[in-house]
Amino acid sequence: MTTAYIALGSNLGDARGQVLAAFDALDRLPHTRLTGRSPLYLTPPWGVLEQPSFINAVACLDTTLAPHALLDALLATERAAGRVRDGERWGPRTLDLDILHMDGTTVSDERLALPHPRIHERAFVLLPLNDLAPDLLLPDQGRVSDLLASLDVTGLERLP
Ligand code: PH2
Ligand code: MG
Ligand code: MG
Repeated sequence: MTTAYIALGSNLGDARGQVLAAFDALDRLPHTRLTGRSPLYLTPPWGVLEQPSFINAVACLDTTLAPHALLDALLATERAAGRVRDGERWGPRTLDLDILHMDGTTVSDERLALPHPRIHERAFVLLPLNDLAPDLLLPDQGRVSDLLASLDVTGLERLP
């Protein structure tokens, strides 16, 4: 059994509804159980600035799926939520599900990089991840709470 942290994001359509539905979809994945859900955050767009604000959250899973099988299941969940990939990097999306970290697993190939290499620069990931796992140590990046402390979180709003 592996503990996996998944970043959820949406900024098209009913973004909040998409993220809430995605938590349930994650709990229904084969060989997988949802064990934690962070609060939802309203976050300003990062990377490509000319797009709507995002709803972001993080989920914690127990899973026996291997990393690439989990990736395939997440991509299928994105498609089921109406995601169309038009090739625009960092553009708007109905649902984005990114694997952040799986217990001690390192992967680096053309489909997947684990741990996710850009967690340390993204407050929209670190803020909800810190709610679930402040002491998680990300190899080559650092401890979640320390990484968050070094970022500017103005403009990110925790939703009730
Ligand atoms: N995802 C991106 C690009 N920019 N900005 C915010 N605030 N939240 C996201 O989830 C996000 C983003 C690409 O995955
Ligand atoms: Mg993403
Ligand atoms: Mg993605």
